[in-house]
Amino acid sequence: MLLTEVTEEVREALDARRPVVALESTIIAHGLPRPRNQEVARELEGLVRSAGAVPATIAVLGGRVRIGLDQEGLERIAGDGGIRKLGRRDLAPALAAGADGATTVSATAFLAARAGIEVFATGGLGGVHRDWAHAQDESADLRELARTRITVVCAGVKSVLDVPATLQRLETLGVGVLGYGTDRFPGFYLTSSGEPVDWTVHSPDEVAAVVRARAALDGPGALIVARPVPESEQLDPALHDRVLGEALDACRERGISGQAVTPFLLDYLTRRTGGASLEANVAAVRGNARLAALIAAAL
Ligand code: PSU
Ligand code: MN
Repeated sequence: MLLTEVTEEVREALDARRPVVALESTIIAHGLPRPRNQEVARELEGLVRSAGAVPATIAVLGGRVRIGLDQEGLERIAGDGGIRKLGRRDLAPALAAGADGATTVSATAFLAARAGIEVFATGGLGGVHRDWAHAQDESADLRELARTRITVVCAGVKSVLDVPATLQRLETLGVGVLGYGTDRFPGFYLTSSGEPVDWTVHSPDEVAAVVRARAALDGPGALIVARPVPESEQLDPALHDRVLGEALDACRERGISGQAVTPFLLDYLTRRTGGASLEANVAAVRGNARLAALIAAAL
């Protein structure tokens, strides 16, 4: 597509069938506080490289899809507080307007798959929110993953969500879920959400075998590799539960809705846990980026 720019490094790696890992930009622009976000963005790219793959951070800059960002691109995503959050449905208007925007899981998965990238790493997926019965707030991530063929490495879904309902929706949508080294679905900031997962794998090669079997079946949809943050790096569960309760109350009281909900809750947790939730989030994404690179190499 005319409106897509793939960096030379990513293009060459894809052409030569060398491992490439897509990284999203909303986590950088809206999920992590400035200026730490820029440091983390660079660090994630470095982790992917040292695990033997080429990182492709995805965003929209100046109305063009960018697959792989240079230093200036990363700074634009990380530095501008006003940058827009783009789900897949927002891509066309953003391109037409010549806008800058950070891509969520739904937009990143869509763009990565179009570019021929098979593996994608993030922190926690979006999902069904806790007051779903009232607000009908369900992240567009889920439906996009139901139709996009990509392997997503994450620490489960964000714990601010209704995790059992989100797992149920993933089942309904036919999205595969593998627990990486665990039979419990991870809890994003927490090692475990307490919910079971049906399938457990223990190595990048085992994930690659599932990916190949899925390709042979030629069915639609993503494969989620849910890797728990190690217990030594998780947020204290009691602190998590207490502050999350306050965050959900604050969100309701202030009438926050739509795209603003997730960034509000993550930011609230970061501030009220004295940065501990941020460290758990960063630890999760680091591990996911590394694992994604190993899976891409195994493929
Ligand atoms: N993972 C993180 N932090 C984040 C996100 C993921 O560790 O901020 C972002 C992803 O871009 C995901 C989005 O798609 O949060 C979900 O937003 P919403 O609930 O509005 O769909
Ligand atoms: Mn939402």
